[in-house]
Amino acid sequence: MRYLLLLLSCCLLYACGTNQTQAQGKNTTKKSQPNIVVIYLDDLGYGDVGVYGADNLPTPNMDKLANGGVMFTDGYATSATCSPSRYALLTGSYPWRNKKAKILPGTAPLLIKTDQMTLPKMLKEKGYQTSVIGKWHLGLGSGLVNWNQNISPGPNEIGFDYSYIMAATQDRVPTVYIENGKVRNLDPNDPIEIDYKKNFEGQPTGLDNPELLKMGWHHGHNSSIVNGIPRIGYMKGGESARWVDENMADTFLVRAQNYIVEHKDEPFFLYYGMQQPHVPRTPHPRFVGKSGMGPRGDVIVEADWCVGELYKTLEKEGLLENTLIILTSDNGPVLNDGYNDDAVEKLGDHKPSGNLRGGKYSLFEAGTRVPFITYWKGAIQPQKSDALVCQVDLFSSIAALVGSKQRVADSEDLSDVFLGKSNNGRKNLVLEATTRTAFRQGTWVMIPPFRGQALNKKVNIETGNLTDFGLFNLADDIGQQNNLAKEQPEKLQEMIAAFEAIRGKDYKKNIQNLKLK
Ligand code: NG6
Ligand code: CA
Repeated sequence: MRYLLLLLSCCLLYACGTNQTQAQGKNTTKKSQPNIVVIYLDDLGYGDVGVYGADNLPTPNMDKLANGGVMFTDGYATSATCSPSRYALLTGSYPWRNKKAKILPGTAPLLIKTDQMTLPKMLKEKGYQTSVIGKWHLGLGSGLVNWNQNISPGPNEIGFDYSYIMAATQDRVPTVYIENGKVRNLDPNDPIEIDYKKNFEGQPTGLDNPELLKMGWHHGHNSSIVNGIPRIGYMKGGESARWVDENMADTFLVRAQNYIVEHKDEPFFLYYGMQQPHVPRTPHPRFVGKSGMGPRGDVIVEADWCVGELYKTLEKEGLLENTLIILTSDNGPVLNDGYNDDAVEKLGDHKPSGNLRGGKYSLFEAGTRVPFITYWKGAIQPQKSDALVCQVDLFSSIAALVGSKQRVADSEDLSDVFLGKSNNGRKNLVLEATTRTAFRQGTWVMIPPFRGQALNKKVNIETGNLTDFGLFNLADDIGQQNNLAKEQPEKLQEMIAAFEAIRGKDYKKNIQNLKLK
């Protein structure tokens, strides 16, 4: 009888074991090839996430990732604006090496060369399925794009097997989704025309037709009107293809979820480019009023919900233990970025930049230091890390992780740091804001004295343009209040020399007319 019981329990154990493996799919057998999910928010500030100090803004799902993974306190985007940061994330190269890597209009040609090595290309070499869903903003085509034909080259030509994107930003035309090079729901009898310089005859604009607007513009953003929202650039036609702004979060989320379900049996890379909290901030009605901070807070709550839903999909498909999730933002925060949307008026005590100085477009810390979280259930021990890491490092780190030999010079293999096994981050980093560059080494930051206004009055953010060199020690001055350049001339010279060794000297073109040694 005892033997019979033993035999029975053995059978049961065996059956459970096989069931489990089956339920988890083939994917779990490839531990060396985890799925990679990059959740990339747009303009989410260092202080915009609960665990990073946003006490009044509920972000339980991002907090859950941070509390269950590595929460980096010293993590950076390369740049204080979108296109350059995205360029660096996907290529592993500093964007200032490419003169064209600036904020791009919706008509810009593809910024990444089709023969350039990219993160998705490298992963494809290792057998991954690759996808981009969400914001692109890296240019499309090679000249004047005809939006009514196959749009190429684009994401599919630089390594993505599947793409479902908005071309540029939510505030720029064309306001349509593009799936694998084709505008979705386009009626060939109503072709799309786009122009960034002049309007099409008879088309209303934000400037001339304020009566048609449901959201007012503050600066820029007064060209074509789509869904009552004035945009940057002029657009005609493509009525049936135009997106509904309030549905954008759901649209990208559902695509991303479907993609995961469809590819659960093979290693996949999902680059999920969320549009929040970039302008225009258009929460779905479900989220309106949820933050008490107006649309900017509401879309952060919405974005957080999306993160939670995506997580649930990975969980339901049994993929959490075989998926590295990386959540971060392309640049720092801005309140008034060109629309009258109460971001300033309803802010209350919330600090989008946390204790950092500056914000989007700024060379000060809040321009580039962003929330940065890695999460891999069972593989990463929960912890806070103060290692210096940057999105440019994801290329070589992920390559190392999946066993690829591809490396790009600017991109350091910090795979152990991203997995929480080491605290040995970068030694230094070149920071960029609207084509100006500064330098971080150890706990020090050196900012050359660039020409231009100290305050960007439109967005009310300090630019980081100083009248003389800036030298700050973040170890005891995270808010960059004490310029030590005069007090510590040797440290300053050491920083300038180390900076020039990487950056070269052409940054000097735009600096104040100082007598440099
Ligand atoms: C600026 C826009 C701003 C935003 C930014 C790009 C104006 C006045 N301002 O030129 O609203 O669209 O470009 O943001 O047009 S980013 O996050 O994509 O870099
Ligand atoms: Ca951005």
